[in-house]
Amino acid sequence: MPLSVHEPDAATLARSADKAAGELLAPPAPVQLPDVVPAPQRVEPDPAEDWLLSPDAVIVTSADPAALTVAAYLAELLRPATGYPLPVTDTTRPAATGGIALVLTGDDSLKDDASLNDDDGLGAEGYQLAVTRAGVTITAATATGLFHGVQTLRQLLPPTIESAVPVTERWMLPGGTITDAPRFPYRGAMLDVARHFFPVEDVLRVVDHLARYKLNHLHLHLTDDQGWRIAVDSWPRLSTVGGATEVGGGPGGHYTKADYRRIVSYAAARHVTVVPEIDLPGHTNSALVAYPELAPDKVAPPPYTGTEVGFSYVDPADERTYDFITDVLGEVAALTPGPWLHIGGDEAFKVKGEVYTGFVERTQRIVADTGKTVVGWHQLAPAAHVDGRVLQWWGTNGDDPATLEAVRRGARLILSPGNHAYLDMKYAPDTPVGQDWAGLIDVRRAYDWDPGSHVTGVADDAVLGVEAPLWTESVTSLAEIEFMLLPRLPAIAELGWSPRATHDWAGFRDRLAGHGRRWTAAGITFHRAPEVPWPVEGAGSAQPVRPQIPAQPGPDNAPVPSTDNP
Ligand code: TNX
Repeated sequence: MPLSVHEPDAATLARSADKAAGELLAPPAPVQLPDVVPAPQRVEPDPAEDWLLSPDAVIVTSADPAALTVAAYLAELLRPATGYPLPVTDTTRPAATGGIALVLTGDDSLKDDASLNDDDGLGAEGYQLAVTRAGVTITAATATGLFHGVQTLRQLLPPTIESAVPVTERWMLPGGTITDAPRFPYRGAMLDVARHFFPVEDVLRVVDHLARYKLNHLHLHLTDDQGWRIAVDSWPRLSTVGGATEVGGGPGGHYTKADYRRIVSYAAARHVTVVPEIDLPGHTNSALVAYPELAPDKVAPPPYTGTEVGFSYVDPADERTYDFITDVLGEVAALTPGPWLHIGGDEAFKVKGEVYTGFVERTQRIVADTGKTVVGWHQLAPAAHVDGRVLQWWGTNGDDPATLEAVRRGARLILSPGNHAYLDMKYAPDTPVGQDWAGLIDVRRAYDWDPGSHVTGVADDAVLGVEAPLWTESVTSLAEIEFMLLPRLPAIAELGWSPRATHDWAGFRDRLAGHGRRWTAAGITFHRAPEVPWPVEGAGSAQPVRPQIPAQPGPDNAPVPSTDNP
């Protein structure tokens, strides 16, 4: 699809951030303890206990290497804007030291899956954050819990904390206690790096956006008709030939194994698990271009740079196809420390009925042999169950008997309803990027649904979590990725994390509004959605306003998905 969108380049983004840091000197309304996104489980404000982060503050933590890593991450978050040294010390002392203490309770019994929603404890990802006049203490059973607590702490500081350069500010934190743990264990976003290829640096930045909102899975859609993006040693032409194309005829690209490892370890340091997807048996034109022996007619198709779906497939009747799948999934599994391997399975329109289910069942067994747990789009539903199987539901109508039946046979669901969670859908008819086949998705639509009751008959306990996919047929740059993710990603994050009892559009909209200044200060592009009451810039007030998307003329007079800076 031809798009005429002006993209802010890196220099523009950097200038915006500097400009923003200066403009934001006018203090916004102070952050309140309940302002956090996603909404915490329990918030007990105590205004008598507000605490000022001072230049001589220290970060103290136990000597546990994982806790020390979180402490170092926190220091790196806070140093640029504050200009404070914030030394990290490895002695756990009470926050009376005048600083921030990260306390790992190290209760191993809380680390297994069974305790994820344990009411008595903080669980594998929970934390408690206490702000008193003596300082801040974050307590958790795991380093992951501490990390989520750090993201909460970050949001309790003034928005200028996101500035890359020192800012004159009173670094005040609101007093009180937050006790928090997620509703669902799987909270993710998907980036389609196949339709358009994005360099490693862009992916790392997306990981940072996930981490801010306590999302813990990055699903990479690594292969599709338009490009194969991961190096496979045993089938080298997949990436060198199959990776050399993308939608619209651009050069494409692929990740070397070192690139992929870099993404995985950057994500791991942010407590994000990478979920690789190799889409099979359809969406495979790029593989067939590289290896015609996999094609049903053994003839190489032309490379594909359009946006249609459903025409390609690897030959399910040829043993060579299963050698290919075994080799590819084996190499990808070996590169991936996380437990999941996603095999796609969607829109294989030319592989039908028993041939399709037979193919899926065999591929599921190949995944099991790698030691990973299989994930696939919900089209996998009719195939036999295998241990742990997870279906990613992307329908637009929650009455889905085939998926319900698969759940009865033991499958769990990741919910990505196309008409609520598909972040490649336009916000509004005039959104310059995106599609609309599943409807328009404004922020309210992204927020107003319940993963625990969305698919008829499927209750909370069969729901592993939620994921927001970003398909990139029309998305061509980091700025466009951010424009589509923000502000909808925090809405999906809140559905995955927060107790249902906190669900409230008016409250969410108000809490979300404060994040615009944070994104601006960090140089992050976002859509200034009109239904969110972004604060009046410079006035330091939370007065609701209803701004429009700025339609600054680009070089070709196209609307600009700008950084929406004031
Ligand atoms: C459907 S969702 C697809 C993708 C497209 C997307 C565009 C799914 C499993 N398949 O191939 O990119 O729609 O919104």
